[in-house]
Amino acid sequence: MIACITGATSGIGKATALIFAENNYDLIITGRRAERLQELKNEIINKYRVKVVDLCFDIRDEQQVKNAVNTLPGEFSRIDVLVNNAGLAAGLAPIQDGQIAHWEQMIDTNIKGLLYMSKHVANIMIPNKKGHIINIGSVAGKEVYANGNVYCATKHAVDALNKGMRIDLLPHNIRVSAVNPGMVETEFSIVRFEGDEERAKKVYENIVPLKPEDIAETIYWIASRPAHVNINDILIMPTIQANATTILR
Ligand code: NDP
Ligand code: 8X3
Repeated sequence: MIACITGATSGIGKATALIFAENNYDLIITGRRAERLQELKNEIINKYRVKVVDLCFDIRDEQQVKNAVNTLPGEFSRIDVLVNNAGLAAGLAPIQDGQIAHWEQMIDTNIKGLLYMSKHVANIMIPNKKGHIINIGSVAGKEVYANGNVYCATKHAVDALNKGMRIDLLPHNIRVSAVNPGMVETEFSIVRFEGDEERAKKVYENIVPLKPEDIAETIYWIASRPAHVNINDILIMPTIQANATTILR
């Protein structure tokens, strides 16, 4: 079995790559940071003895996505599972103060990048008459919170695309699932606050957030259901978080 995991250089994507490798999947791992991809590839090969292809590209660039997917080595050109994980939040500001560059980065990565990957990988899965696309959404795709405007909109788009893809790919025996996490401690907040580690740390202060491994286990569980079972949608929260804004500190 072959799994392709986008955004495997950090957080949820990295933990997902490790759990699939542990379960004997060969892997395609992607991200923009070549050194981290290489380190993860070495770690996985040494530990789990599976095959790994690392693809370094920016998911916002459709040509790069197409080239990466269409030039996979022969034995990797059958993808069983695609985990659409690469994504980010940039900034946290009221709409009138939002930075256009942040909006474009989130829309281009979280929506358009996910679309490019889904289209090109679905076209590999369709002739095989099977496959599974697992989309990483968010609680921010189910609710909106103050200053989350555009990030929440991109994750609402992922929610809609998850439902739409499930319909469109139904005749091709391709399963489509979404995992929507609440707060997970990764590099997410460091990226959101543009490297301000102190501010990022405060997000998880005095709470027990989810760990990337909690989400990775859920993703693997979804992928490992029997072929006749599709998990459409999961919302998974830390116990201290009831919804997007109600958090016990
Ligand atoms: P991290 O910042 O730790 O990881 C994000 C990953 O996305 C990195 O591997 C990064 O790789 C990749 N990525 C970002 N932009 C691009 C791009 N343009 N091209 C290719 N890869 C890209 O965050 P998380 O692990 O937390 O985030 C993973 C997913 O989970 C995201 O979709 C996020 O929205 C979602 N999520 C996170 C939650 C949280 O609380 N952490 C909660 C709910 C959902 P690189 O920089 O090397 O390109
Ligand atoms: C990431 C979680 O609550 O910051 O999607 O939107 S949140």
